[in-house]
Amino acid sequence: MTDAPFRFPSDEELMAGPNALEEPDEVAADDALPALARAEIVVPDFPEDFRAGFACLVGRPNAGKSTLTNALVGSKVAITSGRPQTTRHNVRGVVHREDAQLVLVDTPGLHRPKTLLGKRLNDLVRETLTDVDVVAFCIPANEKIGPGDRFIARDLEQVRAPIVAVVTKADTVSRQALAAQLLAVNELGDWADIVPVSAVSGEQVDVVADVLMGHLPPSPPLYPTGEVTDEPQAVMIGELVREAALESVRDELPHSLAVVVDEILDPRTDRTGSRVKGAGERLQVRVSLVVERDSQKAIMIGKGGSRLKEIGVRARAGIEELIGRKVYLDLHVRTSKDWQSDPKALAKLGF
Ligand SMILES: Nc1nc2c(ncn2[C@@H]2O[C@H](COP(=O)(O)OP(=O)(O)OP(=O)(O)O)[C@@H](O)[C@H]2O)c(=O)[nH]1
Ligand SMILES: [Mg+2]
Repeated sequence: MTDAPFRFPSDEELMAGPNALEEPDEVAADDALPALARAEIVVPDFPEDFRAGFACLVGRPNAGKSTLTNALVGSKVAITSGRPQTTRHNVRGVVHREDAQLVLVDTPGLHRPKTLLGKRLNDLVRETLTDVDVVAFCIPANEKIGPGDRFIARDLEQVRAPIVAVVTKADTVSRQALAAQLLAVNELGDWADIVPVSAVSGEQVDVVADVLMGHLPPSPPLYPTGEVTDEPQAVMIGELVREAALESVRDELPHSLAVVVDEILDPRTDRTGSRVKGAGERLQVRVSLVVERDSQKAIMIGKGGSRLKEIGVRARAGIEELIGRKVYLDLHVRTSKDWQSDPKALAKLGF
């Protein structure tokens, strides 16, 4: 190498020699390209009157928001459980139609917060509400309208977007009880529409989609065709572990449980990470279950590790279904004292 200062070549120099910047004629250039490089980038056509936009699902914890989100999308994008506060971040799911695209934002249940985590979750929902085209307020058919619903209804008065009241879990009550609930919901506020639905039987799921899509503005599609969520795979994996843990523990533990994906190692592509002997080509996933106290840690692990094993088996099945290959899942339980109320711990856990 010489230290001669860089000199930009003259036009003559550029046009001479093997790197000449001559305008090649089109046919020749095309022939010179390998077949793959010539593949066209296809911008999908969409009708002129296409609609697209965002719908936010809100409601009390356990109202059935995530189950409805999954039913609308047609595949599992959000975890669900019979315990309140299952959802802890906004989950986006996309419903694709020929004439419209509905981006659902499933949110944590709105509730009276007892911890800093609870407050953060409520704040997240309120922020989301200011930014969507339509809101689906979910109210279960099988529970009397209570102070929680009234509180949310009052909150929603401030929202500019139209609000659709969705009466969920319609399969759990008689026609008569459903009719009574629809009337009660009508009294609760000023709704653009009121729709009963069952995410479990599938009844009226299409109607909910139609009604929400009717409130979307004209817009080109926002997501590529076929993409059902933008959740990163690592987040989905952590959520599936948390769902399995929520299924396994039947006491007050769920609130105190957080999940952290510590490592995902693919032995097919990663030659540097510490590979587990005997795991073969399986994707290696290491996840920590974080609880607030040592006593909870013992509950989570169970007698002789039985509960942790049960959680692992269940979670692994879900993860393998998600990614379509075999997984080696390594679960750890650790304690982070009172993490739900500790700003530093919350930050570490991503809240
Ligand atoms: N029978 C019946 N059960 C339902 C229906 N939708 C939801 N559930 C059940 O209700 C419980 C709560 O459902 P989720 O979808 O997790 O509720 P959520 O509103 O997302 O709850 P959070 O995330 O905690 O706010 C679960 O046990 C579901 O199986 C339904 O249409 N019919
Ligand atoms: Mg949920």
